[in-house]
Amino acid sequence: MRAHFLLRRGLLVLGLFGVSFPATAHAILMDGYPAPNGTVPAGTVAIRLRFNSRIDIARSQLTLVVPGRDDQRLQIRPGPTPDLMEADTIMASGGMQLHWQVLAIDGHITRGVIGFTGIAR
Ligand SMILES: [Cu+2]
Repeated sequence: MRAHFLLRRGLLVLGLFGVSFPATAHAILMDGYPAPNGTVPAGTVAIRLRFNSRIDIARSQLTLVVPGRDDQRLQIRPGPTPDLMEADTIMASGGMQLHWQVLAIDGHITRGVIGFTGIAR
């Protein structure tokens, strides 16, 4: 009975490691500009997204999604450190989204959406 309990507990611990270890290796968005639910002045905006790990810029994507317009795939470039993704684009006013997709050095792809608002200046 006790051995059974210990075995189950051991498997549970293994299970937790199995779930948490790969998750820490994936690229997770830490912060950036535009910030989620933030605002940017309409016009040319320097986008910068920071992740928790090195990212492979050549195999990552950033797309600007504006309601009523075609999706715009942005030209991305590495930032000063390997955990940064940068791009410049011209923002309209109104609500829009950045869709990011990133390949981390562990070979896993993560993606997410940042919703924000362009404010006319
Ligand atoms: Cu991973």
